Amino acid sequence: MRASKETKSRRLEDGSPDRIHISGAEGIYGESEISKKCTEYINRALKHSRGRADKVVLTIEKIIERPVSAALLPVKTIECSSPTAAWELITRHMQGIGISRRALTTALKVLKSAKPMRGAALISINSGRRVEPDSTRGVRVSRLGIDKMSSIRLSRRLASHKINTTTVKEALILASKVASCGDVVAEICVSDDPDYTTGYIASAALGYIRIPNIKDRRAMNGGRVFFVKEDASVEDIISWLETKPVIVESRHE
Ligand code: WAQ
Ligand code: MG
Repeated sequence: MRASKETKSRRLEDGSPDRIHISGAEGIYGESEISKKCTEYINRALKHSRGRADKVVLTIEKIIERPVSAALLPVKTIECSSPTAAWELITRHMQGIGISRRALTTALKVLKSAKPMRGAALISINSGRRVEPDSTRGVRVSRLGIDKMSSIRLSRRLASHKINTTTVKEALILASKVASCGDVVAEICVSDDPDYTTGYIASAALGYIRIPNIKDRRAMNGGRVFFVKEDASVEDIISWLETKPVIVESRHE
């Protein structure tokens, strides 16, 4: 699902009105779940805290390739009281797994931008260069899901910490797919919803680390960055993230 809204204030080079991204969502579901999911996605688009969408695009595709499985990342939350403290904490963790200062500077620019992208930026871990072909759209992770038993177990585990929400579940599934891509070293995520101020960092090495107060309430910025190995094939990374069907499963219990 992809929802957007025309803006009055900005125009594109050809004079047509610009559109702002309101909301997006994707998943792998059984045929019997399709209509329920579509209703859920449409409601999300029309009742969004970023504004009411005036265009909603739904795409439904049959998945032919057999999905591969990936491990659900372990979840933890670190106490954090402000965006400044959040960035210090992020810097420390990211530098610990080989992300350069230049790459972090590029990331901060993306995550602070007042016009969030629909997808994620790909940033080379050493040079800090943006390597995705379309830096306005970014790379959109798609074709991802969770198996039924893992989903039930996960809901139970999240509920015991009072965080069993669609937002947390979807983010964790996405981060787990991203971490399963061998050439992505780590991810930083800041929600673009003005009332959702908890973000996360994630990697195969660190797991999924939730960070409260990563941004100020009412702020419209947000985004995702994926740090990629310097010499990796960008084309292969994008193909994995956008088109490889991946089902995550919990292997801890
Ligand atoms: N692929 C790539 N980038 C995406 C995708 C996707 N499928 N979906 C969203 N993004 C990017 C896009 O730039 C958005 O502006 C940005 O991420 C934020 O998306 O455990 O709600 O859907 O409590 O607003 C984190 C949960 C929630 C933390 C993140 O992100 C927790 C969230 P949003
Ligand atoms: Mg959002």
